[in-house]
Amino acid sequence: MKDPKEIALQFDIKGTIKEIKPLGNGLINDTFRVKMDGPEDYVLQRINNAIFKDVELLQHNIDCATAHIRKKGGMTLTFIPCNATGKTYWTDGETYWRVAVFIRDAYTYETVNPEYSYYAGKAFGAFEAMLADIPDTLGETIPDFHNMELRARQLHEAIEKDPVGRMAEPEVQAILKDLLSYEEEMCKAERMYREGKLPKRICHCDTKVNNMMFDAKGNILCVIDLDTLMPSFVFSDFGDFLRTAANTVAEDDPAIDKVDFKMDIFEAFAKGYLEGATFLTPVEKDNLPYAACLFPYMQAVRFFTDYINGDTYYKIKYPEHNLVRTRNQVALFHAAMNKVPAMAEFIQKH
Ligand code: GN1
Ligand code: MG
Repeated sequence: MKDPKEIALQFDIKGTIKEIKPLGNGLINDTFRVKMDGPEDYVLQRINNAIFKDVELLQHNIDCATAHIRKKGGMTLTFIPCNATGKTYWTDGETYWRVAVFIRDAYTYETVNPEYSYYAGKAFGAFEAMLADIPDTLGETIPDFHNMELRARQLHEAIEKDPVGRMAEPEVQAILKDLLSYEEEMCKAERMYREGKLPKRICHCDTKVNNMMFDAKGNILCVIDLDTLMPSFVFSDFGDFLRTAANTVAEDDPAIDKVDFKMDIFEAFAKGYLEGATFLTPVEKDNLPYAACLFPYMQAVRFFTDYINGDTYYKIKYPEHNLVRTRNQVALFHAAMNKVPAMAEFIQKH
């Protein structure tokens, strides 16, 4: 690992560095807080370029989106240019880094109450609405990132290769059988897209509850973690927030009997989202309950695929971590499926 201090100095930061220490708990990038003696602190991040292969495109998306949001008076992240190139990232040809201004007096949460979910719904809806008329062309930073057909294909490839012999585990077989029985149903979005019934829009695509910053009073300050900002279905942002916020427990909690899909969080978030996302078509709206099921399902497939592949994608803390995450997301998927009629009724009323 390179010296983070030396890397931070490649950027146009103000003041002298006092201290650099790890920040947050993302599963993909490495993040540090850079404390300065100057007016502002910074966030230094190593972009995982094994996963984000086109960092130039990724930062292009982010530069365009943050500029567009700022022009509209919205609050967003500020990235610092690199001294040598003026670009918002620095690379030594091997690793990729960027620096953003640290947002002070901001809080992130791993869990939220209905009130905060309502604010989050409004903020993510408004975020999409602000980007709906962006003049620039944005690319897919991870091609087909939330394409369920692709995720299903990747699972099938993993099963066939079985590189670390995990297909021999009876539980793996049972989970597989369960997941496969919903595969076709869950690939509905891609079919609707092919039939021209569903548009792609600029979405955040990682609306985990901890990717939103609140002030001390619960007002939304800013949407963060913009790496996956790209054209997608609105289901991405609606579904992924609920996947994390409506679960009664964390996504990797082994106590799967405690997993449930919280309807009060759904209702509050959906209400806010529908108020913020003023551009939705009837097809998008009618399929929001499907989105709430699709994302636990897709995440289960992704964790499960990574488990079968021998844990090459997500950071893990212990050998069965991806299996534990899979069990949890499968349980959440079933809990959400049971609540589809109630969700649909709520959406119709609003
Ligand atoms: C990853 O980096 P992080 O933790 O915000 C992943 C998301 C998953 C999430 C599961 C680029 O997000 O898609 O939903 O983990 N990001 C990428 O916790 O794969
Ligand atoms: Mg994150």
